Amino acid sequence: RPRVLSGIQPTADSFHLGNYLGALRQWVTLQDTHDAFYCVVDMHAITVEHDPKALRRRTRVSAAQLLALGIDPERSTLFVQSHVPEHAQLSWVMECLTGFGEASRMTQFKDKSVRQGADRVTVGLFTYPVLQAADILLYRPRAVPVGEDQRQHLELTRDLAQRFNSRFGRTFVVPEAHIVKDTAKVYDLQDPTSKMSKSASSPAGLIDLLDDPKVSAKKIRSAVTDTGREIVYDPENKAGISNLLVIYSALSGRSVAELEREYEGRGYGDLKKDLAEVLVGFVTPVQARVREYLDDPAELDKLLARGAERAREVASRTLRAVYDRVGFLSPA
Ligand code: AQP
Repeated sequence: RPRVLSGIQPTADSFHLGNYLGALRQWVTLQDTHDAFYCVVDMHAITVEHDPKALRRRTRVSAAQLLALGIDPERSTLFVQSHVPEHAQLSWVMECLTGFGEASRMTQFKDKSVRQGADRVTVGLFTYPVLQAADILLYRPRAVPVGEDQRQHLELTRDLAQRFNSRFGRTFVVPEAHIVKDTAKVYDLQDPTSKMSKSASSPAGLIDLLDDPKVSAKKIRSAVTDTGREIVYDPENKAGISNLLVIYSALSGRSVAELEREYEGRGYGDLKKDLAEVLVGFVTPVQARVREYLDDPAELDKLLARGAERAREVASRTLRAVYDRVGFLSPA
């Protein structure tokens, strides 16, 4: 079975609909055909100021959400990044292969550092994509399921893998980004030209999976749309409606064309009301399962420890090969 790997940050008390449709939904389906490794990347979460207690809580909530969304810990290796020290160890080697200028061109760092102000930005945020490259390369995956916003980081990962291979001998698999076109970028409900994101300016544009379903339904009903009347997919002229159609299609399993036909001649209000119902139907059982997992944190921790053990078997083998190739003496 070809391997896949991906990670998600425990930086909020809930994943949002962009995380789910852009990435996590693919994580779940890829389990059927791939040897999957999925991790909660807590080391990435400390690249910005954080509260230790919140991080601990959010790491468990993240794992619980992944399980509730359908990640099967028997078929997939589900683990927490900091439980596998090889991530930090490989990251150092990768940092020494990364050009300073190359890292400076990462747009996510540029955007985030503008938002935070130069004095508060950490070196960890700067080297974030290099740690991400290490996260991936350790497991030699063929593909990495992510949203569109991660494309540039994936390119860096590929460049670093190729560079290492050509300098020190073939060690890494050069991974492909697995980006599903339709849902590669889910947009903010209030500003449908910007990506839905936890750091969005208004919470009204963001659907959190664990939010009160009534609140989420209301956000859908208040989503910004244009002044026209037609329900058609036209991202350039009708960004709001197109975003709602994409979300509706992904959550219902019906094609956008089918939805366009169904809503022909009907109003935006009808579409929003129905989508709100579909959303509530989706999140309600997910929330119940999350609660079950969180009710037994000892069991959850045990499951994550088992995942880390499996991940380490693979990661330590890769790291050993890397250390050997770069010329580190193995301990006698
Ligand atoms: N709006 C989105 N559409 C599609 N995919 C998205 N992803 C995030 N937002 C969207 C994908 O979710 C996965 C996990 O991303 P992450 O761990 O980087 O999560 P995040 O960065 O905390 O999420 P945000 O909201 O995007 O954070 P900020 O506001 O900090 O930038 C990734 O595969 C990502 O592509």
